[in-house]
Amino acid sequence: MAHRWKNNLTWDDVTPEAAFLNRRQIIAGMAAGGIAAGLGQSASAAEGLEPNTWEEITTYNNFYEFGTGKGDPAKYAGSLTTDPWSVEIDGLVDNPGSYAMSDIISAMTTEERIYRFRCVEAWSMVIPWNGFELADLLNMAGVQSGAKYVAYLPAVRCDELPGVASNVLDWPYVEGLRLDEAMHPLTIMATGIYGKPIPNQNGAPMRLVVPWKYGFKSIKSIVRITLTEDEPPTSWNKANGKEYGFYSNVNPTVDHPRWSQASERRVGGGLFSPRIPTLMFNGYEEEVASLYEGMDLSEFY
Ligand SMILES: Nc1nc2c(c(=O)[nH]1)N[C@H]1C(S)=C(S)[C@@H](COP(=O)(O)O)O[C@H]1N2
Ligand SMILES: [Mo]
Repeated sequence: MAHRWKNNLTWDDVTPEAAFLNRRQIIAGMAAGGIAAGLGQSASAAEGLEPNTWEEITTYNNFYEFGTGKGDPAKYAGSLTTDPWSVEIDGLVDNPGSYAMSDIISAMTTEERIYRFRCVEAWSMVIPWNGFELADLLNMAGVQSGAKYVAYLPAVRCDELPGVASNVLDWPYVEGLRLDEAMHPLTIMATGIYGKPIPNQNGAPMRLVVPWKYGFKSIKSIVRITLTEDEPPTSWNKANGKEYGFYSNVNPTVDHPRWSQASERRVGGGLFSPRIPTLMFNGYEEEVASLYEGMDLSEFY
């Protein structure tokens, strides 16, 4: 049996070196088992993971800073200036400051990861991302021992983001992860799709991808990352706490108050395509279930 990556690390184990080993193991695991990503065609086909087309991935989007329609981001996101770009990393880190996108890119190891993507609205896609592990960026900033959470913010430039004129959300959009979730090797910062630079509507120049959580945790066009001791507030939770919790793990057994989360419709399958069952943690149960051991997931939804 080929070696497969197992999540048997705790936060204490996640030193930069361990993160590097993890990455090597997970790539081997993906190639061998085709679990999370098919680096080989046969592996992804075995999982039924046929990637969506470029057209589907870049024209059916949620990016409320550009409007709430699925076609709005493709129509309006061209106005966002993404070069030059920098990210402010602050809070409980050894090296706070502004990190230029170009310096980040040259310091990071970029890989392709084909991930399932599942929106809380019950549509899904399979997307071949290019990106680097968020852990590598956080390690570059030097996470201090008191840090327990990571909060991240997208760009809010009112002249470039017409959607922020609406009060559908409290701007800026803010999201967060527990530190062990943020350091998990599946959590990546995506900078490309299908090997091409990531289009603005998908979150240029870099956006988070947390494949076992609903899409709204995967925040786009990030300008700031803050390491905190306390759980940060999150936009969807503030907007509607009964419907959107901090954890937001894909969980077919916990319904959204207004609809079931047990099945999903793959975008591109056609209007009459059958709904497919949603997998626990979006199919990444083996890798991430241990992060939530002992937690009642109907309470921490
Ligand atoms: N900045 C920002 N990031 C965001 C959003 C948003 O409105 N603004 N929407 C989220 C939601 S609800 C989803 S489903 C995904 C959609 O990502 P995609 O368009 O690349 O599929 O982006 C997430 N990231
Ligand atoms: Mo979403």
